[in-house]
Amino acid sequence: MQRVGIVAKTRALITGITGQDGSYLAEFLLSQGYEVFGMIRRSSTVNFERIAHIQDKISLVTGDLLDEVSMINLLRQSRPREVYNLAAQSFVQTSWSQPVFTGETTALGVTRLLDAIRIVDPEIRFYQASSSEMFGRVLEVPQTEKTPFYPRSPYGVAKVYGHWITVNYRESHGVHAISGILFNHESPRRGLEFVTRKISNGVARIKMGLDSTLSLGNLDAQRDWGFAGDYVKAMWMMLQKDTAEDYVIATGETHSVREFCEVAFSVVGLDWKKYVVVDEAFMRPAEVDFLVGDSGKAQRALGWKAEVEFPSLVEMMVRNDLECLHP
Ligand code: NAP
Ligand code: F7E
Repeated sequence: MQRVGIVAKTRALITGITGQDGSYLAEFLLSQGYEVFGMIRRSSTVNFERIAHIQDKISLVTGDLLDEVSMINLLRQSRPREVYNLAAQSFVQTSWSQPVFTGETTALGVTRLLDAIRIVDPEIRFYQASSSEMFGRVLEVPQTEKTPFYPRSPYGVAKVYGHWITVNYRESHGVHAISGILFNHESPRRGLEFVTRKISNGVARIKMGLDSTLSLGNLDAQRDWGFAGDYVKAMWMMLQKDTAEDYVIATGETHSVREFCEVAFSVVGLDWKKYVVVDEAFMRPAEVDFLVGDSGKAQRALGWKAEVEFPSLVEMMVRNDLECLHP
């Protein structure tokens, strides 16, 4: 008689599952056969737009980075093998008006979660969402895993703390904890306040006759922009390695906000110069002028490479926003 065995699925917990990256990572892990748990925090309205299409395939558990006991409980409940810490106050501009809150969430939140892991199950593999904002006023071009940090915002400072506490729990408690230093990554699911989505949405609204101008801040800032769908795969690949190490994830190309505007408006046959106005309100107290990453280590050790190129990314975002306004 043939015996039919039940193979238990690997369990993963994602904090920040309602965010851009959380939704792409959940989709990716489901495609890899994982059982996916997502941590959500209490809010007065439901904000599941990004995960609505997979909600019946994942389990949502309540918790908050500000509350360590809530995370101990949800780790006991979900018993994951892998934890991806994507939750954060992630908008740089807001970090100047709410520096303490940003620190509590984006910095100390990491310690709370690492501590909860140490208490519940120190064998859990942990991924921390580190950021190219840690490089800030860059001390080396391109930026690698060895480039010193010089953060320029309370957000960047908080991420440096999160990065080093992850390294520290690896070195002092033996937790399999890694940091992915990810450069900017965008998608049609990007929040509307970030510059790329603000532009793609603005272009669509102007094309549809809903707006006549688009107000932006520093057009000279340069970023290494990739596609979020590519970047979540790198997170998973890092956690599959038996040695816990940190990796830079980037495209290796940099473009200015001005260039983003130029390409985005050209998708709908418009000249950006006629619509974009510079508004001081969107300038930052301290700017990160230029970022470009070298993901050579990830390419060699993980076999990871960015797939979506800059013009395709911009076009994908503009077309999606047009569709949203005129389905
Ligand atoms: P996002 O869209 O802003 O999502 C942030 C997520 O964090 C949301 O699900 C949010 O929940 C959750 N969250 C915020 N505060 C929380 C708290 N106190 N407790 C529990 N959950 C909380 O960010 P993202 O672009 O997906 O980025 C994911 C992570 O990567 C973040 O840590 C970000 O800082 C980092 N990162 C992003 C980039 C990038 O270019 N996207 C680059 C490098 C690093 P609500 O929906 O309830 O607000
Ligand atoms: O700004 C300039 C702005 O807010 C990009 C987060 O995911 O990536 C993101 O942080 C640049 C800056 O992203 C506007 O001054 C001009 O130089 O889209 P952003 P960010 O600050 O790079 C990193 C890697 C993260 O980790 C963060 O979580 O664009 N800019 N005009 C503007 N920016 C915004 N938001 N709005 C403007 O009107």
